[in-house]
Amino acid sequence: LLLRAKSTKEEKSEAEKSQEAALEEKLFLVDENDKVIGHASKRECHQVKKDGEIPLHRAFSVFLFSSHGDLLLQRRSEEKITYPGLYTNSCCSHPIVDIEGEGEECDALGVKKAAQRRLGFELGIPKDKLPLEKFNYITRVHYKDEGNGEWGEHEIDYVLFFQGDVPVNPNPNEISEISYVPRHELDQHLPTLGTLTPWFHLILKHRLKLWWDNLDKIDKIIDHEKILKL
Ligand code: DMA
Ligand code: MN
Repeated sequence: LLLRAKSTKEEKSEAEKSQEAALEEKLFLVDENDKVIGHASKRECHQVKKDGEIPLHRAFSVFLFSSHGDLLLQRRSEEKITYPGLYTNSCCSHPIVDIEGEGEECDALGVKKAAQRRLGFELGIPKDKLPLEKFNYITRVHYKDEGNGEWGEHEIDYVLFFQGDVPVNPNPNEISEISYVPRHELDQHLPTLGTLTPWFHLILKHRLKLWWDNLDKIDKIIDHEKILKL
């Protein structure tokens, strides 16, 4: 489903403005054990320093499955500052320091709240269709990617699964295409897409199939102890 083939100049500057405004939001800085050690702006958290360092921060990646077990993939809009135009999992973002409750660590409640908020913003899914107790916190992944050398990622990424049929209405400032992929079509479908984001590529390469095959036995794949370094 293609949402916007080509944006007009006016729309683009509005989309760019919204992406730039978000760079001032404060994110959680963490150590390698996911202990919060401070706060920093989204800009600081994604700018690659001269020595290649990027501040490690807290993030989440949602994998949204239909009741039949098909996975929703999205293509990032051309206006995204990091990784524009790349194909990726259903929704990713960060818990924000100044949003009430998003720092809550018990049951990963803070990241679940942030995921509910971003699934609303990016995919237009109503909040009442996304009850927090239906999010499954699978595990945490630590990865770093220097992106285009200017903007990159270095995150402890909470992987959240959500299964259910939800209405979607994607926000073209965030997403340019979406598709639902059945498990058995994944291998044929992926090469027909363009480049994947580094985090989706890593999760796909190391874990996604195993996790997807255990959608009905989710307890088998949950690991809240170890942080998987990819
Ligand atoms: C950031 O995603 C989080 C991960 C796991 C890469 P994003 O760039 O889509 O965040 P946002 O939508 O907030 O810009
Ligand atoms: Mn990030």
